[in-house]
Amino acid sequence: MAPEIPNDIVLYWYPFSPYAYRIYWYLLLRGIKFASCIQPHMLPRPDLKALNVEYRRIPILSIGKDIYLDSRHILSKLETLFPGSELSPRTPEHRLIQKLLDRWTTNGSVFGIAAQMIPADSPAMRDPKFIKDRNDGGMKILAGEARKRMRPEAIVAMRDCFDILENTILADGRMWVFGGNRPSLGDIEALWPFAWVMGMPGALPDAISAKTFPRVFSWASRFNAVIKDIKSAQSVSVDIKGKDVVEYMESAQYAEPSANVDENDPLGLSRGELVEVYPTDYGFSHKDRGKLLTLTPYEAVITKQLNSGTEFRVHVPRWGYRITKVKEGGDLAKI
Ligand SMILES: N[C@@H](CCC(=O)N[C@@H](CS)C(=O)NCC(=O)O)C(=O)O
Repeated sequence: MAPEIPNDIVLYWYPFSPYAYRIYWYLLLRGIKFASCIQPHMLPRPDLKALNVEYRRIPILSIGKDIYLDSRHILSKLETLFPGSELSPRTPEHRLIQKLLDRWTTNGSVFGIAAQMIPADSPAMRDPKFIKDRNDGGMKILAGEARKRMRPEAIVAMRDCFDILENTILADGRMWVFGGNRPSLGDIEALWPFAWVMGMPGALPDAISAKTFPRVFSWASRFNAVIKDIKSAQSVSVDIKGKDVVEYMESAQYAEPSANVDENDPLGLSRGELVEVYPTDYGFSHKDRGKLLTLTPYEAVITKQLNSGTEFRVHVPRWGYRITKVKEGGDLAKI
């Protein structure tokens, strides 16, 4: 029997991934049902291997035979492919704030600083396998005494991040980032790394508390209460096994038509050329190789094959990703 995949959406994630919450919350707030394919928090990830996806980061979202990498790209695709979003920014100012929050919390400082707040004596930081896994991907995790030594500086930086929210967008006592009476994409973009550290035992010192940042802490509790209510009112996802997704992919449809390769793109690539796509900040040795199908200012799409030969597409954003031409025969072309 074909597996049930609501809206043809599969979210590959694990519940400790703060980046995955950006997508999980979005789907919940919009009431878009999906199938959840839970992944281990370290490599190997056999479900992704079976899909022939090299990218090592979480979350990944598939809609039919289209696979979307990167939470930023996934959010923008969900906004387009599921129109009528009540979470979207409505004014140019809100659109700018959303974009800047996205850059600030992901690429910019907040996630990196939040990660430094993971206590040296937490299970993850005492697990050599976890540290090796992340360092293999290109991180430089400090553990033990070195981690303790850098903590005061990390606290100063984290306090600065809390201060920015407390004394700018939340300073007038509003309930939500874009005002109004319900959370929006602005709240998702702003909250996720803060919610992560707030929920992490022993991560925050007294200097960062409901006493020192009352508006940030009550905003986070309000948001959590909304999510809790949605979850208790309806079932939002079904669980699915990786092997069932591969089977479903064999006969699935594409979620969107393909666009062309922009002839004026600075990279000068052509449709059908063999390329590799990969993130530039971390996990860069995990490259997905395929034929270039689409290249716009916002995304690159390549075609790949399942082991059976069935074709599917992988979409990556332009921001933070590199697209490298591959010489016929397999070696990287010098560009
Ligand atoms: N730019 C990516 C970052 C994703 C990311 O770094 N995710 C973390 C999990 S929260 C990760 O992949 N960690 C390493 C791993 O699981 O291999 C995005 O926005 O989705």
